[in-house]
Formats: sequence, structure tokens, C-alpha cells
Amino acid sequence: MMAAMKSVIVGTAGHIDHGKSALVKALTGTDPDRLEEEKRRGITIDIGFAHLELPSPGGEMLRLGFVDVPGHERFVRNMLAGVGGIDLVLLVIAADESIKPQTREHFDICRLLGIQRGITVLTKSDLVDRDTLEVVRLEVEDFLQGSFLEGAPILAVSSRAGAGLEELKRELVQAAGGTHQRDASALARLPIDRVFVMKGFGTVVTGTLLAGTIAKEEELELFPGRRRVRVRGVQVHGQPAERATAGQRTALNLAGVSKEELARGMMLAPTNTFRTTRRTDVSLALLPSARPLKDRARVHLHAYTAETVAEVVLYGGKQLAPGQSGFAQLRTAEPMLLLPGDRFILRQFSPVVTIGGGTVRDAAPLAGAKANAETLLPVLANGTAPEILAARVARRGQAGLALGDAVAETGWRQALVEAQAASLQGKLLRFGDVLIAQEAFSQAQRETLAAVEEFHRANPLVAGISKEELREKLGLSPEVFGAVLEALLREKKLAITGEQVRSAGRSLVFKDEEAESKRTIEQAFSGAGLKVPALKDVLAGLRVDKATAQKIVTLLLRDKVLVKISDDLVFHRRALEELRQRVNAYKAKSAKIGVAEFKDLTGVSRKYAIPLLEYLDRERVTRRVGDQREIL
Ligand SMILES: Nc1nc2c(ncn2[C@@H]2O[C@H](COP(=O)(O)OP(=O)(O)OP(=O)(O)O)[C@@H](O)[C@H]2O)c(=O)[nH]1
Ligand SMILES: [Mg+2]
Repeated sequence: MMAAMKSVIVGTAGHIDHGKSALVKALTGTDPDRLEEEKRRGITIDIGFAHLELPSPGGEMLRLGFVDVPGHERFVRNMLAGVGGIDLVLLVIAADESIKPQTREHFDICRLLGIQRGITVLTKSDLVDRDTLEVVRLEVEDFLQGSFLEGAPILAVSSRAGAGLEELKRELVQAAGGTHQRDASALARLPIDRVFVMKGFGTVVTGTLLAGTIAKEEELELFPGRRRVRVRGVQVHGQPAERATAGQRTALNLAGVSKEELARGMMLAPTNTFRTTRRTDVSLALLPSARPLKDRARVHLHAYTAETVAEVVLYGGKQLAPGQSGFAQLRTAEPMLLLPGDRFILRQFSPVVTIGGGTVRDAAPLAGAKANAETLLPVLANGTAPEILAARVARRGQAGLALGDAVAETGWRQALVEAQAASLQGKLLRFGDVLIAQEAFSQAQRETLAAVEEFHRANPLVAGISKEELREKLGLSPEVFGAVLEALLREKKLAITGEQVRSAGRSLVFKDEEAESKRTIEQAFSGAGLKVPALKDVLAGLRVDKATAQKIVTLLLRDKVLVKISDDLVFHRRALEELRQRVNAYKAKSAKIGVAEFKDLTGVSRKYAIPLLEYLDRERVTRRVGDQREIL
């Protein structure tokens, strides 16, 4: 059955003219050099593709997809677009030339990308004698020491004469059997490496499916840009298929998008799942051959088929020494869709050479992440899945982490996030779709209690604070706030009546008649304008005792609802505000005002006019000059 067939992507690597393309053609029958210019110049310019099916020892077929890369140093960026999705590498070294600069650079790239398996092929064996071949073999063994290819097969092959090809196929089957199977049940991501139009089909994109499954008729999101496209048709290794699964060379016929809107470097993924970023926290390794990397250096960043310029903000100091590793933040010129675990390559800004690479740890760093990079990044880099989730939730504090955000940050399916969260019982809590650390939740409870107490202190005559006001004050999400209230209610630390929250120990200080009295006083003054009643008359009409009435007045004065301008004269704030405006307007007519004019202007008697003018003097609205007031 087709679906059971294991797919493995094999990439070539090696110096220009060392026989990579010839080897792919000798193995598969397909010339990976498809461009006219490539055929004319006899060199590879862009990545090329071919495939081969071989029976595995168990009897089932093994499907090998080949990505052939150019060796020319000017086309390393094309090489990088091809090498991102490969499972095993054929390191091609011509027996008549041995190790050359791009042998080293391509191999460095393979190591930085964390490629685990491969075979070294000494090509053009027909051009050298036995002794030369043995010398080259020794050189190569030396070169591979300490790398993932140490101990892996080194085979001599002549693509021209056909020598060594059968043995190479056997070793390919062997090596392919040991490659790590990509996760077909994960969330799909397809980095686009080619875009073209096929007559009768329309727009087609190709790429190596990194993870997941893409089926015909599925809707996908294109990054960057978040545009939606529909998969009209699927081809796998050149054959029409119902779906493509992780690790397969995949071609998609897309509806809803034109060739001009697509480019190498874009990524297809499920809809409404991921976000792009311009800031990515990473583990970074600098090659021993590189120059020291300065903090804030500009570099070229390559990740899968994407390429952009990035600024490297080092977390560990002012510079990174050759051969050293450290944590850093990459600030990219273009938005990128990256996930933890993704590998990348850095090339020097100028001259352009490969200087290092690393692994994405966090493509959703919080602002000011540098402060806790030292504690967080080691966990993200080396922790177990539950430890990573716990750290991601903890850093969100009382806001918590929504499940959808957890998926976007980790790249894990929601079911996996939920399973990991469940395994963290006691450390993580879940309310609705929000995860929150137990520690942050306890803190939120303490702060909520304190905020309620504080409200009571500041508003002794109000029964309680409204839920919404309290939530806003605390800055909690509705889910977390609801859970906090519920917990405090259960522990009998808070009491809730309708929309009002109060301390549980607090009796209802605020009785109906008190509220009514407060309203009565306010209204008595706000309705009177400047012709205010005597305070004691207003208080005498209230339904509360004298002491309580006095307390209410004190509060109204403290809150500046009422303003006392002399021992027995109290005004509403709004009346005084209007008075200021009127006096200021009068200035247009005259710069000065006497008591008589003031009485005319305001309609108040002398009894009120004098204290009011004195008040205005104090407030520096007016200044006394003899019997007159100058309006300031
Ligand atoms: N004698 C001999 N010549 C070979 C062999 N393999 C390749 N060649 C020749 O070497 C030249 C370069 O081969 P390619 O396969 O194009 O080399 P390449 O590594 O793909 O080169 P780039 O893609 O440009 O980096 C061609 O002229 C091939 O015919 C071989 O096994 N024996
Ligand atoms: Mg080639």
C-alpha cells in the first residue's frame, strides 16, 4: 500500500563539479539539472529533484526523494533552500580533488542543521588509481572525525562507469531505515521551494513536507501574509495522491492564489493556528572558522527555504567567540514562521560566508525577554515537554496562557498541549481555555483580596466594588478572574451580592438610608447652584443620626463633591466650576469687578458674595485691589 511506504529525503552536498548531479542521475535516471542555463553551463544553479524506489530488506518499498544542490559558492543560498528538509546527506567528494572549500561549508551546514545520517561518496573513482583513492579516503576519514558521519560508510563510485552504484543503493536503504520518521500527525508545515504554473492546472508549489499531512481540498494559510488558499490537487514524488505526509516531496496545486503572490521562502500551514514573528530567541553556535560575532551584528538568516536579514542580539555578553555557543535573539527584517526546534543557518553579512547556526527556542518571546532569558531559555532548550509547557505558562503570570497561544508557541497539537497540562496537576491550573501557574493563581487571589480591602478603606460607605471594576483594576482575564472569585468565595474570604464584591468579614456598612442620605445631600447642593441652603438644614431633614450625617458630609468633602468655602457655606463642585467660567467670561467686558457687579453677575446676596469672592481670591481667579477685584 502506498501510504505504508516510508519516504526519506536524500540531499547531496559538496564542492562544485564534484559529480553530485551526475550521481543523482546515475542512481535515479533523472537529471536533476532542469534549467536550460544549467545544461548549457554544465553546473547546477538551483536545487533539482529526482526520486527512486528501492525494496527494503523487510520487503516493503522505500521511497527516496533526492534534493540535488549546487556546489558553486555563489549559490550556497540555493543550497540552503534545499537542505532544510533532508533526512540524510550524500556528501560528495571527487576522488581526483579531495576536500575543497564548499565540501567544508556544505558539511558545516549539515552539522549546524543537525542532520543525523549520511553516506560519504568518493565520486569519479574512474579518474584515480587505487593509491590516490586510499589517500583521499584517509583524508576524508580525518575530516569526518567527531562528526555525525564518523564511522558511516565511505563509498567509491564512478557515475560514468557505473562502479559502486549497487553498493551505494544498499547503503542508502540501510541508512534510510535508520532515519527518524517525521511526524505525520503533527501540525502541517510546508516550506515552499518552487512556484510555477502548469498548463491546465494553474498555480503549483513544491516543497518537502516537514510535518503533518496535507489533503486534497484542504484549506491552508500562507505565511507571511496569512492568506488562505485551497489545495486543489496533491502530488507526491511526481504521482497524484489524496494526501501528502511528513517527509515527502510534495507538490500542491493551489486555488485562490496566483503565481505572483507566491515565492520560495513562504510557508503553508493549517489555518488559524500559527503566527509569524520578527523576534526569535535561539541557541546559537558559531563555527570555529568564523570571526568573533559582535552583539547587534547583522547577518543573513536562512531557515528552511526562507532567507532574510537579521540582527543578532546576544544574551550572554558583548561578543561570541569562534567555536562558542550561546543564547541570542534574532530580530529579522521579514516576518518568519518559526517554531521551537527549527534549525537555521547564519551567514556573515559581507563577505557572505557561513558562520554558524542553531535552533529556535522561542518564536514568541515576550517584550523585555532578555531579563529572564537566563532562566527561561535553558528550560526551553533542554527541558522535557511538561517542563517547557510549565515554563511557558509561568512566564505569562496572572494572564495565563490560552490553549490556542500554547499551540502557536509550541507547534504542538492542542490535544498534546492538553495532555501535557493534565500531567502537571498541582502546578498548572486550567480555567476555560486558559492555563495558569498555581503560583500565579495564588498571587492573583492575594492581590484580589488586597484590592477589595483597599476599596473598603477608600470607600467606607460603599457596600462593595463592582466585579468589572475589580477585574479591570487587577488586569485579569475573565476566565482567571472568575476562578479567583470562586476560590475566594469558597474559602469564605469574599462575599458577593449580585455584581458587588466585598470582604466576607464586612457587614453591610452601607445601609439603604445612608445611601439615600448621601444622594439627598448631593442633590440639595447640586440643584441649588450658588444659592445654597444651610448645611444644618439639609442634614436635619435626613433619616440618619447626626453622627452618620456628619460622616457622610466628611466623605463628600474629601471626594471634593462638595467644597467648603467658609465655616457654614458649602457648595457643589459644579456650581463653583460654573462661577469660575462666568467670572472669566466677564473679563471680556471688564478687567475688574466690584462686589455690586459680582452680585449682579451671579444673582447672590452680599452674605454669599463676600465669601465667594474671597474663595476666588484664594483660588487665584481674582485678586483684591482696594474695593475691586482684578480678574486674573
Ligand atoms: N570521469 C567521471 N566524470 C564524472 C563523474 N561524475 C561526474 N563527472 C563529470 O564531472 C562534471 C561535473 O559533474 P556534475 O555532476 O555536474 O557536478 P556537480 O557536483 O553536480 O556540480 P555543481 O552542481 O555545479 O556543483 C561533469 O562533466 C560530469 O560529467 C564520474 O564518476 N567520472
Ligand atoms: Mg550539480
